[in-house]
Amino acid sequence: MNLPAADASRVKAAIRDKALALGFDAVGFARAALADEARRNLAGFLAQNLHGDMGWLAANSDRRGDPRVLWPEARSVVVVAMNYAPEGDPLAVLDQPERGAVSVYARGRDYHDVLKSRLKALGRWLTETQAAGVPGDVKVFVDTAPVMEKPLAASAGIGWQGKHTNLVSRQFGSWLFLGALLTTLDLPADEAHGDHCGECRRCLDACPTNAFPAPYRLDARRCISYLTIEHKGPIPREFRRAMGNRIYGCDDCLAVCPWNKFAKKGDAAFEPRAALTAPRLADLAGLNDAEFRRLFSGSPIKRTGRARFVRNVLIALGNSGDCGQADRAARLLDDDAPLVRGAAVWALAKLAPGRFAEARDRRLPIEPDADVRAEWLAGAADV
Ligand code: B12
Ligand code: SF4
Ligand code: SF4
Repeated sequence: MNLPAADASRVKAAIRDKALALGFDAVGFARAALADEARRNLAGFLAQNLHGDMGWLAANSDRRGDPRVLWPEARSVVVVAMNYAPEGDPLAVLDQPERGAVSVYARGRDYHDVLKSRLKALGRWLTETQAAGVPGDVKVFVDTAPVMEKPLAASAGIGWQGKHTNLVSRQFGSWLFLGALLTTLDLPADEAHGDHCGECRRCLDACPTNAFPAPYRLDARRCISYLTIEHKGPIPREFRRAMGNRIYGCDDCLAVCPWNKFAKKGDAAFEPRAALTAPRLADLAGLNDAEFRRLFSGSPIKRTGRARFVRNVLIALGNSGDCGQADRAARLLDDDAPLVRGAAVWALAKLAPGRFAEARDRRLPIEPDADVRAEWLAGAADV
């Protein structure tokens, strides 16, 4: 929908003001199109299978690679960002092996809910404003829709995709959530942001699992965030020790970025829950399904479900070196979920090799699941 230039600038300024008033920390405008480079990189990423078993990323790749395939009438994208910078060192919990490290983004309210409700309010306001004279239509997207938010945010001038592949801002460092609102309005795009990584490579060197085959490229299959959140099967052995006590997501590459020094504490909507800043592994391992759902209601963690989450907790327990936790692991050898049983076998093998051998002789012959049997046969071996 074409607007006269003066009107377009006025509408753009009004949208920006409204977005900031609704609590977004940064706002930018881009064409509803991705640069060929982003589309090519997505195709390369998928062709090399770097997405692992995130089939949904490949399934919508034509729409993901081009917002106008997603919505042909779209002309502009309003990209919004919210600051979730933590107070204090988010990696300090990594030195407490009896506790679980939950990544900063998952310590408070689910960001999808927060961004989506604010974006919807922006969309509603725009629709009402349109009814009062500005024509056009809007659609709102946060994360789950097939939209490449990072390259769009970079073209909208909010920041640049750093060598860790996330969007970095000079003002907020690496701690930004992104969302997008597509509109049929033709609004002037902001200037794309340049790259300010320079010679730095701190994020690449900080990664515990060497998940970056090259700067600006991520092999998701090696990333602890993928392994603990998206991956549905047993955690591959080669990454278990490197996971340490990270039980949901990972912040290592984000936290070491020097641009974080300019970030002020994030929005109050993301205030961490006390129970999730450094929870005791022993408590988390004991959660049943109902307790899991209660504890993580309103948190992004609930989406992985109890089995995947307790799997992660058991890997962290195995890494804790605390033999006193062997009972906790042994109790989960009879869990209904094979994913949990398998991780319990590994944790027991790590914490109490004698008990492991004894339990194996009794349980291996009656174990129905092939993956769990493989755990009994491999014991504590790392690869
Ligand atoms: C899939 C996904 C993941 C996957 C894959 C991550 C990834 N880097 O792609 C996994 C599960 C690993 C993941 C992890 C995390 N995620 Co995530 N994730 C997404 C999601 C849904 C899609 C991203 C995507 O399209 N990936 C596909 C690849 C191809 O895209 P890309 O990274 O942009 O790839 C570029 C480069 O790799 C480069 N490239 C590729 N090949 C080549 C080759 C050459 C030669 C070169 C130079 C470049 C190059 O070009 C690509 C395109 O621009 C977005 C939400 C969304 N809808 O956009 C959130 C999103 C990216 N995630 C987010 C967050 C917060 C995280 C975590 C920090 C969470 C955590 N603490 O655990 C980690 C960070 C891990 C990391 N270092 O990336 C935020 C990032 C916000 C920001 N500031 O950028 C997003 C935007 C969600 C949101 N709405 O805020 N995530
Ligand atoms: S999130 Fe962690 S595992 Fe994933 S790339 Fe960053 S440092 Fe590596
Ligand atoms: S740590 Fe360094 S290389 Fe990595 S994103 Fe930040 S500035 Fe770029």
